[in-house]
Amino acid sequence: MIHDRKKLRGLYLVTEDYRGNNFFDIIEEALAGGVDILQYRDKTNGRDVRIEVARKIKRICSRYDIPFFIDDDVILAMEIGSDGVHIGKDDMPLPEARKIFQGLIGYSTYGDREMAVFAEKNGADYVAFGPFFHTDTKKDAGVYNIKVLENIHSHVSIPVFVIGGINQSNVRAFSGYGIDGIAVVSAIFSAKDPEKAARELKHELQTYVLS
Ligand code: TZP
Ligand code: MG
Repeated sequence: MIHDRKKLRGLYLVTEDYRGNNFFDIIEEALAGGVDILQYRDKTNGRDVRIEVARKIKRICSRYDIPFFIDDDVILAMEIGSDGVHIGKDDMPLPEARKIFQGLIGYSTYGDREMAVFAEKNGADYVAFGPFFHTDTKKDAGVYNIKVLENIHSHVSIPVFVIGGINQSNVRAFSGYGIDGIAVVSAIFSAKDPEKAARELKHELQTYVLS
């Protein structure tokens, strides 16, 4: 298992709901294209399907030696022994999750810096801000002001990710804030060539945002 916060940097791929077809091929191609962290996020399938899918993704991630997170479900994360779990305001409260889960914990902070400070105090290993752009992937999400990222690392020292509507044409908007990575769904899952999409996004990220 990966318990190393230093691995929490770079291009973070969050999955679509599992829908058969080429789901695992897309993951495999994206990892080949340079994805650094992966999260299995699935809001529609039942537990039986999710546990099987999670086990399969976990094997793929360990071949690439990248951290594997489960979205929302701390108990599932414990059952399959994922490297991490990602939770937000509608999931198990962070202090409770921190008590029972030994792995890495990511926490959604929307557009709220105080939530990030709370997350760090309560044992989160990274925070994810956003969306800062419109997204069709999460229908109930707001759009926040990117200014919240100004001097963010004078408030929290854990890694800071951003998520929501990020693609190759807008990733440079995050340059200069000192963030640690970007998380995407559709920029890779809806791409004609997921490997190429991952490679190009990562190049933009490394060239203009992380440095
Ligand atoms: N949390 C905030 S926005 C979002 C999640 C899971 C969806 C991101 O998807 P996309 O397709 O990269 O906008
Ligand atoms: Mg959640």
